[in-house]
Amino acid sequence: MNSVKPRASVPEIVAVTLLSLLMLIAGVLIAANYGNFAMRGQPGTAKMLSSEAMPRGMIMSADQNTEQMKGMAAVDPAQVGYTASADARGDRLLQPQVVNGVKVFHLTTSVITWHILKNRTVAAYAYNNQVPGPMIRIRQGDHIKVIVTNDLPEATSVHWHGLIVPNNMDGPPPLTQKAIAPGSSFAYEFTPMQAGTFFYHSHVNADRQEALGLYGAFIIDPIKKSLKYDKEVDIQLGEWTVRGGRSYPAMPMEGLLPNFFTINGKAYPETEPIHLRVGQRLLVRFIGTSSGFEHPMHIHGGPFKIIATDGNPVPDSARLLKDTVLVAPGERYDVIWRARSKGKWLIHCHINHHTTNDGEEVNGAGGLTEVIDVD
Ligand SMILES: [Cu+2]
Repeated sequence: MNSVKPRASVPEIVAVTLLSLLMLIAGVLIAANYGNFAMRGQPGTAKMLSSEAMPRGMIMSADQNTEQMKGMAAVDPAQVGYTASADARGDRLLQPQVVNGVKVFHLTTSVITWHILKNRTVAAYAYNNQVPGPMIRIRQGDHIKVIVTNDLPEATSVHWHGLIVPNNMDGPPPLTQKAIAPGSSFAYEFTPMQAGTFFYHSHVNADRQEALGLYGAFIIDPIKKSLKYDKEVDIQLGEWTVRGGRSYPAMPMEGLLPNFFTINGKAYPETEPIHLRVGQRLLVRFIGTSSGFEHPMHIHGGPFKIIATDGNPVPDSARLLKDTVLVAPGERYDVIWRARSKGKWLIHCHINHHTTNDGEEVNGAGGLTEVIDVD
């Protein structure tokens, strides 16, 4: 029988043990000092990094920190404070109070549950519990004040897109104002002398906040109205990224590409049909409220005339006749379309995936589709 006898001596065993311990300590120290621990120690970090909070398929680099991750994370369902009814609509006209000749408007930001379809909700960032936010409509030269109260879990601000305003009313913090902290308010006050189609939107983490719904139409009626039309609509474009029941801000990047698309906060077939009679003229105000995607907007039933771009009238001689206009983020196009004959005519985006709901057509279309019903 062979007896098993250790070949190492006691001092040798002690030396190897000490060396192993030293290497272990060195490993921990090197990792602690030179490794990427940028995601440490911030509130909500554990939740932020849970599998549902970050989108699947997103490519993350080793040096991304918590703030960057937060910007792209799903809306935390615990932050939702209001659920809009399935038939609630956004873009409702906001009534001002008139105080000493000043039109005073109130906007409040918060996290809500919003129906983009009857059977599909999103967690949205909203002004006055609606997506898009309410329409602010004034007359050229009106002196206005907009009091913005922030009930979001993060800071925000409002930018008046395209409007000529004093610099300290323009909205991009920290350059022109302090961001509006959660629970506080800021009053914007100015006198727009322009007229036309404009919009307002968040200017803090706009890639997150505007994508999640913080935008609304701002229409200024001219003092002298020369344009003739029978009906008008505005079309505010938006995208949603909904995965596993969570809502992420839609962005043109891996894992955050949208799967739902909305006109005025609703996907077809929930978009609002437009009713016209033959011969009537429709003014369509296309508004590029999208934060990251362009949409070639097309109208069936014959060309339309572009009469204003970005709130500026197009001179008669330059009024292009087109049937498709590419609406990029930030852009506005006012077009006049004439109802030439009876029937159901579509307004839709011509990136065909944008006319589906999660890849599916419902009742002939989806997403960025709206029906003009002419009789
Ligand atoms: Cu599109």
